[in-house]
Amino acid sequence: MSSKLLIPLHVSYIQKLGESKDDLAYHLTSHLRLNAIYWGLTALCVMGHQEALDREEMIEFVMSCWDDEAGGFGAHPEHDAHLLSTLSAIQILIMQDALDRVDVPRVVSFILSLQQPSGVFAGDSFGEFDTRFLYCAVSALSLLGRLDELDKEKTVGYIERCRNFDGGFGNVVGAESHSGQAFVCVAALAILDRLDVVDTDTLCWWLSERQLPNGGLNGRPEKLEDVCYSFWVLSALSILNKVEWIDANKLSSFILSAQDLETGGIADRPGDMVDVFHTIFGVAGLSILGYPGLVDLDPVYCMPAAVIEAKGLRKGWKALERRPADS
Ligand code: GRG
Repeated sequence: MSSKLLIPLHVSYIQKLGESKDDLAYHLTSHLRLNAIYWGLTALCVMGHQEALDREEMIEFVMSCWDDEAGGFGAHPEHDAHLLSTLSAIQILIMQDALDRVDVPRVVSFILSLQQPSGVFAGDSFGEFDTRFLYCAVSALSLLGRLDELDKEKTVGYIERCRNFDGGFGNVVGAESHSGQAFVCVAALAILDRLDVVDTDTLCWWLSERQLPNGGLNGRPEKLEDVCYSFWVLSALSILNKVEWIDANKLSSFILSAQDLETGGIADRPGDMVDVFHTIFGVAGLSILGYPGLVDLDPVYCMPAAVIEAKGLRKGWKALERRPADS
C-alpha cells in the first residue's frame, strides 16, 4: 500500500490501455470506448499530463464515431449514436480544443429529440430513459452554449419528482436513492440554476452516511464501498458546499490503498483489478479533496476547472484547500 498518488505509474497505465487491441477485453468493452477515452483523458488532465496521449489520433478517433444518420456520436465506429457517447465526444473535443469539428446544430437536434413528454431523456432512439441521460443532455447543451433551447421547466419537473424522503434521488420517479443519481440530479440542477429543488441538509446527511469505517464510500445503505463513489458522492457534496461533512483523510487513504503498485491504475477496492473507470473517479475524488499536485476538477462537468472557467460556465464551487506538494 502507498500513501502517495503514483502519478507516473497511472499515466503509463492509461497510455498502455490503447495498446492492447489484441485482447478480448478490449473488444468486449467497445460499447464504452468513447467513455473510456474521456475517462482516461480527464484523469491525465487532472494529473497534469494531458499530452501523454496523441491529440490528433484522439480527435480522429472521436470523429470516426460520428453517426451521420442520427446526428450524434456512437461509442465506437459503426455504433448507433447515444447520449452517453455524445457527451463524451463533446467533452474530449473541448479538452482538446477541437469543438469546431462538431456539427453543433445537428447534435443539438439529436439531443433535444430524445426528451420525453415527462421531461426525462432517453439515451438513444431505442428508448431506455433515466436521469443519467437527462444529465448528459443538460451538460452537453450547456457545453455547446445551447441551453436556451431546452424546456427547462419540464426537465427540472422530472428531477423534482425523482427526489425521495431521504433527500436523495432515484434514476426514475419512485426509484430508490443512489449516490450516482445524487451527482446527475444535483449537477443538472446546478447547470439549470435550480439548486433550490435540493433539500440540502437532508441530502448531505444521507451522502455523509455513505462513508464506512474503512473510509470508503458506498452508493446506498448496506452496500459495499467502491472508489467510484468518491466522485459521485463528493461532487454532490462539493456543489452543495458540504465536503467537510465526510472524513477527507480517511477517504484519501482508502482511494490510495486501491492503487495497483505494479501496473498503475486504481481498482474499486484494495486488491481488486484496476480499470480506467475507477482510476478517473479515484483521481477526481482526490482532486476535490485538495490532494497536493492535482489540477482542480469542476464537480458539475467532471472536467478540469480551468476549461469550464474559460467557457464562462464555472460557478462558485471550491475544492478543499490544496495542500502543498510535499505534505
Ligand atoms: C460526465 C462524469 C460524467 C458522467 C456522465 C453516466 C453518468 C453521466 C453518470 C452515472 C451516474 C451513476 C448512476 C453512477 C453509479 C454507477 C455505479 C457504480 C452503479 C452501480 O450500481 P449497483 O447497484 O451498485 O450495481 P451498488 O454499489 O449500489 O451495489
